[in-house]
Amino acid sequence: MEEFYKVIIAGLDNAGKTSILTALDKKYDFDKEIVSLRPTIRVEYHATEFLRNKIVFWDLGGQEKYRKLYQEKQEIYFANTDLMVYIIDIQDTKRLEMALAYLDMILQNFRKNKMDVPLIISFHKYDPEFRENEGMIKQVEDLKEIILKKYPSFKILFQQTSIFDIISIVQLISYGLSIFDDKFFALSELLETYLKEFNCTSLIVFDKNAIIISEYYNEFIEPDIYIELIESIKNHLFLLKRMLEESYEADYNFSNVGKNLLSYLHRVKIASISSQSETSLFISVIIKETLKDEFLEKFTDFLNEIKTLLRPLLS
Ligand SMILES: Nc1nc2c(ncn2[C@@H]2O[C@H](COP(=O)(O)OP(=O)(O)OP(=O)(O)O)[C@@H](O)[C@H]2O)c(=O)[nH]1
Ligand SMILES: [Mg+2]
Repeated sequence: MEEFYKVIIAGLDNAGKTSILTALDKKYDFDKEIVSLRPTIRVEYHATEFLRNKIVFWDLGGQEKYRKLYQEKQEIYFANTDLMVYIIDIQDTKRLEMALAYLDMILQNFRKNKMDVPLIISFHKYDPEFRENEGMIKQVEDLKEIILKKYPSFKILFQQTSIFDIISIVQLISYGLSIFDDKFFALSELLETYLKEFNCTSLIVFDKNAIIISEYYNEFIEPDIYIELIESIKNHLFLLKRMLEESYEADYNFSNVGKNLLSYLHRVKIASISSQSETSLFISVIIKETLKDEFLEKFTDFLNEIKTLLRPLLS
């Protein structure tokens, strides 16, 4: 079942494409600033793996000369695209029109070649300080409306990202990659069921590269718990890397976070049906401390269901 996928990351120069891919790589080192990047020369390739599938990201340098080149040699750059992630720098208000024009050039190409490429459009540099900014919120809504109206036949998912919010970057790539298999829908339903069963705040399944395979959150998270939640998910990203190291003995870790919350990370090893190999996945749970015992009683059932569901994907 091993396959190769081509994911194009496009957008104007300085939009933040290379930063996004770099942030994804360095997600464990939150304290480190993204090193100052140089503009991408033509295309940089960046390979990763997602549930046994090889993914190659084509980071298309966005300077004008390269945009022209892609337009002239469309068959080289856009052929066989499985997914396109289009990055719009939401702070670069003067060039929004230009960003839409470049998007149009690429979508016309997909159309002309009858390519049914799913799109993720991210409004990037949506830094934490803009979250409540009315003008910014309106601008994003307007852009979504324009794009949806103009391209009714494309499957488009919108995201808001910032390199100062690492979870938003992890989510951007995760949503993109989950379109490659319908099993993700069943998994999402399973998480919803168990989120209620455990009565927990969040339930997330990560792969070994910390790409989210599926996630579910309680709808009634209070704002101050939300901050604790995001912090503990960040800790889980760090911890799962350590759990992959040979020196780390245990397959699970409990830690207390503020507001009487417990943060739990559990490593699951799933053996494949056909070969000898096994794949590690990680389950992250944030739950009230008082519910711990009850949760642990039900957790084994959950693990078994996850294994049954995902084993075919990993074989
Ligand atoms: N404020 C803010 N700045 C960002 C963010 N992401 C990237 N940047 C900055 O934007 C600048 C350009 O980032 P790059 O990742 O090099 O842009 P690019 O899209 O790869 O540009 P080209 O390679 O020329 O196409 C850098 O100075 C980054 O630090 C973000 O989320 N917020
Ligand atoms: Mg770049």
